[in-house]
Amino acid sequence: MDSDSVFGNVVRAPEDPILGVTVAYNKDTSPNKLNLGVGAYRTEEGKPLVLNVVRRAEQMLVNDLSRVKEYLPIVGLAEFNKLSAKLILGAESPAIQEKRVTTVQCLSGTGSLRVGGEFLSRHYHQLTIFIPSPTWGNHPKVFTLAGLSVKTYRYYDPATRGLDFHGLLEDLGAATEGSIVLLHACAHNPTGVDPTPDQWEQIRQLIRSKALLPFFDSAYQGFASGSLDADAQSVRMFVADGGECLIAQSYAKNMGLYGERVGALSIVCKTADVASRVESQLKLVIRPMYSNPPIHGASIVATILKDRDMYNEWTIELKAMADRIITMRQQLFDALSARGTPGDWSHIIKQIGMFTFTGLNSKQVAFMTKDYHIYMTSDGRISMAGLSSKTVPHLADAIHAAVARFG
Ligand code: KET
Repeated sequence: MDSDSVFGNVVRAPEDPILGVTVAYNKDTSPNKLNLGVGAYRTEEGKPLVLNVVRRAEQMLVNDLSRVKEYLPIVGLAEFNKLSAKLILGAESPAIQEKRVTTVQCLSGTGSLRVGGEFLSRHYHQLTIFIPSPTWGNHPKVFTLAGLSVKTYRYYDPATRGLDFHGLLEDLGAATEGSIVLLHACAHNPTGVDPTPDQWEQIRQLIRSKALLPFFDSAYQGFASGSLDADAQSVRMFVADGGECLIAQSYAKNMGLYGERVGALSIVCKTADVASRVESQLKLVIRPMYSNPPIHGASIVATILKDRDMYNEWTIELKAMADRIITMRQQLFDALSARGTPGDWSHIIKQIGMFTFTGLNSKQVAFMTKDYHIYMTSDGRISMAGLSSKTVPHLADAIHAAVARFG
């Protein structure tokens, strides 16, 4: 009997809107099933990919018998932190040289966002964070649980399937001074729409003029353009002006280290002294949460980033992933054109990064899942990285039928 349990009154929670898609997919027995839900890269054969350079790094680590399993410091692997800051801010970054940046290893992008949120809720004077509408579904939950109050700013205009730049400027312009602003460094999830460099510059000016605090989520560095440097430009623009900001980095996508949970939180401060005090407080956030981070994933990243050869090999493999996604965009667009599917589908080739924000509504998505065994989030986002030349026709058929049925 339920009532015998002290947990008898616990109500069943819904599945996660993104990770729950995989749960549903796993239960489907159809041989044609296709998971375009979670943003996870697949090969042309539909298989998960471990990068060659990652395998190489792991071999080196295994063969190095001087390596032990001692605890890392609370802030993680020092070498990894240094190299991560360099990767996002640039090798020549004055902020790094002036020791104004503190970087702590965290549990991938999510953990970095959470630690940053917890730090802000304890030590920053403004507890409101503005996140784009729409945004990655976990953002509001992470920041609310960290103790921040979440508001949204306009970002995407469904009518143009582009950036609502006017709305963005209006909403950030109306934000209380000092508010925190969450920005996707590149490859905005779920829309695939990024500001142009010129628009970034205007956003920067507005943010600085109102003393808003930028918090960058960088989960896709290298996945937007194929270039690690180009994809870091938005962040570097904000650091070049000497102002302060936070950056959450993830190696889940760009190094394919999803389950290793490796990421970093950097806080760029005005002076080295502030940065070191900030770091001392980050340790107080981390220690009671998970004590210190895991060693393996960070060691893989450090091994690759510090070796010129391996770094180069990584950039080539990363570019190949980005290029394959771009090819999938073209193939899906061509397939819909060939079918004469009603509507303008050019956004499929215009959008950037891992996802296409198709514009399909939840009814159409449900139909595609039921009749075609294609799994995606109910907001119509599809992971282009989960698609292959073999599965494009199936997806195009499904979209075509969904538009015909519920157009
Ligand atoms: N930020 C963004 C924008 C993001 O899309 C993700 C993951 C993360 C952070 C966190 O990733 P982590 O694995 O903690 O480094 N997004 C994909 C996976 C997920 O939802 O967990 C997704 O949107 O499918």
